[in-house]
Amino acid sequence: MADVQSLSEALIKGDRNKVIQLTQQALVDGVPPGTILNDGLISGMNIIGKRFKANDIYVPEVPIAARAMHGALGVLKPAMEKAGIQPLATVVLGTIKGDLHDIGKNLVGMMLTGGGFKVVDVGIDVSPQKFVDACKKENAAICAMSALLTTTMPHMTEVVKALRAAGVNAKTMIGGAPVTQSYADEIGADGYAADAAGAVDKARELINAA
Ligand code: B1M
Repeated sequence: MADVQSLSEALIKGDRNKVIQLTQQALVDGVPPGTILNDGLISGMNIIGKRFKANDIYVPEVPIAARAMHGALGVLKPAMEKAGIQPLATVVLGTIKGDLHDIGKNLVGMMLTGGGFKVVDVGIDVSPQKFVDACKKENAAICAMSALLTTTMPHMTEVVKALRAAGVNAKTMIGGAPVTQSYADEIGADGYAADAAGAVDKARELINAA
């Protein structure tokens, strides 16, 4: 009999095979897909997020846990669809125009997925128009932008303005090494997070699911 606590522990260890096997076993045992997702997988990723934030674990360990989570989601997806379980909300995520850095952005995407969001990753060097188009197409609740260069940060302002001008109601969230809360306030972004785990907390706050 698979229990969700062991699933969580295997996820934290990044043991992909065990995570997949325990997810399959939990389904066979009749554990509801929502319980497997929330109490097994998302709670495990939350712990990864907390440890990452506290510098107890480092950059390589997050993708390892995320890979295990993706494996389990592949198994769980049909059961979740059957049970009518929806993601918390859709986040369009990209690195801002002129900026090619994507390591931090990818970590943010992994943690958001692990936190129950549907993430539409629009890549790097993303123009304001591309953010607007993706948010419209995906009916995104949040438009999330990453910048690693002081020279590319100003393009975040353009996205905030372009979304408003296009009448898109998605909340805006920004982050990246040179970005600060005061910069978010200055450009009228709805949220800022300093790291990937903080991005999940902020995204939940923005959709009032904290
Ligand atoms: Co670049 N680079 N780089 N670089 N690079 C920096 C950022 C730099 C600080 C290095 C330095 O000079 N000390 C400097 C920027 C200076 C500045 O503007 N203040 C710099 C520069 C100048 C450049 C070039 C201009 C160099 C050149 O060609 N002359 C050039 C620019 C290219 C371009 O983008 N147009 C360039 C190129 C590159 C590489 C391609 C070689 C490579 C990127 C590879 C890739 O990403 N695929 C690279 C790298 C690796 C770095 C450093 C070394 C590492 C960045 C990184 O991945 N950190 C970086 C120096 C440094 O940071 N020590 C540097 C690890 C990552 C996990 O952290 O991205 O901060 P980070 O993400 C964190 C948080 O910031 C936050 O969460 C993440 C996880 O906790 N976060 C968010 C990020 N996005 C978020 C979004 C959110 C919320 C939180 O909400 C939406």
